[in-house]
Amino acid sequence: MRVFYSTLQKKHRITEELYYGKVTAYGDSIERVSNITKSLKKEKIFDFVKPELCPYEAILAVHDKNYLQFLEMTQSLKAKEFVAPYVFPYDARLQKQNPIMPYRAGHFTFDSGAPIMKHTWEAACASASNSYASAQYLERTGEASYALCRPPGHHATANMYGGYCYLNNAAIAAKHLTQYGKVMIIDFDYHHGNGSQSIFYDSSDVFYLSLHAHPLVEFPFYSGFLEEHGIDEGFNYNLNVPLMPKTSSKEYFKNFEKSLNFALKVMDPDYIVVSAGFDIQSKDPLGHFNMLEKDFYKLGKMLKTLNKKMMFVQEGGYLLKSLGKNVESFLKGYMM
Ligand code: OKP
Ligand code: ZN
Repeated sequence: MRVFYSTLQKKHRITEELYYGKVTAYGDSIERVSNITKSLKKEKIFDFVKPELCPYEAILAVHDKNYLQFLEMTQSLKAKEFVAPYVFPYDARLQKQNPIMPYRAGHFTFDSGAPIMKHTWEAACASASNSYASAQYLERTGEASYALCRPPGHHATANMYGGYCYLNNAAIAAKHLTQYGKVMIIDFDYHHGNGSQSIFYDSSDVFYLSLHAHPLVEFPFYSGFLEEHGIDEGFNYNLNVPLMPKTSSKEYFKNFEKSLNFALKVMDPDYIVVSAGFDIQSKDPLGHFNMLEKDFYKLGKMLKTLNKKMMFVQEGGYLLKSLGKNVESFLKGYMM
């Protein structure tokens, strides 16, 4: 299987985040990618390819222009400077001063946990280029591939970053594929993909299905409830399955199969983009589900039985000890 990956992604180097008023270690460390590449490179069945930089228009098809201008502007930060706002525009009647300013990052983020540094834009573009390349490859060959995206993407909305996400990698792939057919995103990250949901909320071109920890108790807190079904054209094309922390793998699979069957009755997709978040693994520092290596194999196999054109986009997964192994197991489950 092809793996799209570029070393440029490691240029986004953040060590600290603000979490409940305290400075804590940044979750999206560069070791995450090293861990995954190490596991996959041991196996001859994975073929690493550095993708071409994706066209600006492919990103613009999902994200707002002034948001992208803001991110690009942050390339002029100094080596040790960070953008991390502490003031937010709370009212639509506030003065409309130019938002493309580091001090006004509050326009463009919904949390305090995703700082920006000089190379964030470059790394985010490299990350998005993986999922774009996977989509292009899927459309051209029908073959599945794995986009080793990092920074992740599913929390990024059309005009806001947050949850370690800046560009919505899965949405960029999905949007590209809508030119060729109907698309379904299946998001199994522990956290709800509020960005992916919001980008396609009023559209029936992309069905968004997500299983995740209940937003009553887990990030992103404001989005991911069962009642969110989509609006306008997109009504019925959004399905959230919030599950309580400590949900067993057995229960998880039951919910997966049930919701997937429901989704497939609403839409018979030509393409499936899987937002693969491995923070559903047992003992993940950010997650509280219980998936083991063998469960990821089973999950891969289950997706294979759908017999659809499919691609995989890396999202979360923070327990370094298991991350690479679980990604490997999942992809092997799909392949074998
Ligand atoms: C990104 B993805 C813990 C902070 C948790 C953000 C969670 C982002 C998850 N120190 N806040 O969905 O895996
Ligand atoms: Zn997550």
